[in-house]
Amino acid sequence: MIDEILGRLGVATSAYRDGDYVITSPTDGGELGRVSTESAAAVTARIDRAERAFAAWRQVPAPRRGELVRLFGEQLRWHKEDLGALVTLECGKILQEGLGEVQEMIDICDLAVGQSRQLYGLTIASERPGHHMRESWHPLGPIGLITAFNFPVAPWAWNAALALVCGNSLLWKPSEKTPLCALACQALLERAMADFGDDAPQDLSQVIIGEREAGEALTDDPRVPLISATGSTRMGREVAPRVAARFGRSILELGGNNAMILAPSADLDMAVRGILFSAVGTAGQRCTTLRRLIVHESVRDEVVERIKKAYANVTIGDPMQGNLVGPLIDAQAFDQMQSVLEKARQQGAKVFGGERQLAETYPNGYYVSPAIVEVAEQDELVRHETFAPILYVLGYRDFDQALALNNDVPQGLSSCIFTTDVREAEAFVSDQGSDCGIANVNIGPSGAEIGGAFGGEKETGGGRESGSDVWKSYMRRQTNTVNYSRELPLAQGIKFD
Ligand code: UN1
Repeated sequence: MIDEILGRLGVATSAYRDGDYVITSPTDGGELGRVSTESAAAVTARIDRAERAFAAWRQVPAPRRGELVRLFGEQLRWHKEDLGALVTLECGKILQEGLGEVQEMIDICDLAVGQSRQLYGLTIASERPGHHMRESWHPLGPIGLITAFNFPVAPWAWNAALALVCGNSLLWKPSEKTPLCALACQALLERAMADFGDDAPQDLSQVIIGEREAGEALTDDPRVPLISATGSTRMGREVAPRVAARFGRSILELGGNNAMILAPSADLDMAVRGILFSAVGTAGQRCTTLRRLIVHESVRDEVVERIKKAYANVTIGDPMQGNLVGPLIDAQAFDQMQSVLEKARQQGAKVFGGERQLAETYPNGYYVSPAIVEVAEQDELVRHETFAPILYVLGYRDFDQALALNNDVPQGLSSCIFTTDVREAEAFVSDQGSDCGIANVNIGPSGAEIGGAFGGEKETGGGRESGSDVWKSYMRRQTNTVNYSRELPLAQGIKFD
């Protein structure tokens, strides 16, 4: 099946058969392909080519650059089924979510096409007669993109679509676990470039498949002015200082430890549905996954019972076959989950679920039932992000206590409240409310649309991707003061003669 899919997506067989780095399917541990990994020297040579491509691409007018992204969006529409299936095969999320990820790519392409005609700056009043000031936005350079296994295509597209219309070239280092998705996106973009015509320079977009050495060659090169990286906080701690050491810019989208405050006035039917999708979807492997339920003591027992019932009906299995939960990415993810659950038990928490499933059918696929862990307090275990379907449940008595719990973790990506009390809802999204980059009301913490800026505070890294005015991150701002008079007055009234 993988050969037909990759064939239709335009990936050459040699690109995924002839290498020595084995890509396995999380579904059953079977081999999906073998790719070649690159050395640091190969990455440096790619950066040379990306610089040349940038020099040509920045001269193409922005609305015309938008046309390339429009054509890429067309390719994605035509190949949504195949690319969605490839996402499912390679990272194990269920097909509905694989398709959703491709839809997220299409959506950002649409946004970027419109943006390509709106890359405008300001005109600013000058204090000097016969002068005007303005702000211009110029292309930045080759952009380095590092992405994670759990969203192998959409976060690349959020960055790539905007970076392209802003006049930049691209260097993409995907997760070592999901390079086939990257090869497929690259092949579709190359088709769009062929349809676009001669003014799309060669090497406008390149994929770097490699391990640590390749990543370091990308992050350390001063010719790459911006590194946008999605992944764990641990990865961010390594990447951010390297980029900062050469005064490069970074956009970091790192770990989340997302909470829901469930107030006594909430519509519980809606809340339970919200919990189910956000805690269990993508087998708990979204950066926006619901990890902490902060529930009012008056409804706590009822809610926990209802979640347990909902969990009991969740179908777990082959992500291509209409189940709700697919496998974890690999054995290591499974081991981490088990060791966290074991620690929780030792600390006296009540653990429900979390066992391995389907081990006989898939000895090399790591399926688990989602876990609910009732804890007495928000200790170190709860404050840590475990990339697996573990939902911690904490009780609260008053709203301020719930809000304090929401904020008292090192991460600051997403958060939400379920309430019908307008005061609580508004307080939650106010300056004294949630400290996260995303704060929702009566919606779970995951599944954001592309129109808003996506990202978070504290150990989440502070970066923003996707909609709103994020396009500015892929451009350099220039302030221009132009004197059209015959005098040369100085600012601040300084006399210098
Ligand atoms: C991620 O898990 O890295 O809001 C991204 C969401 C998705 C993006 C998740 N739109 O859950």
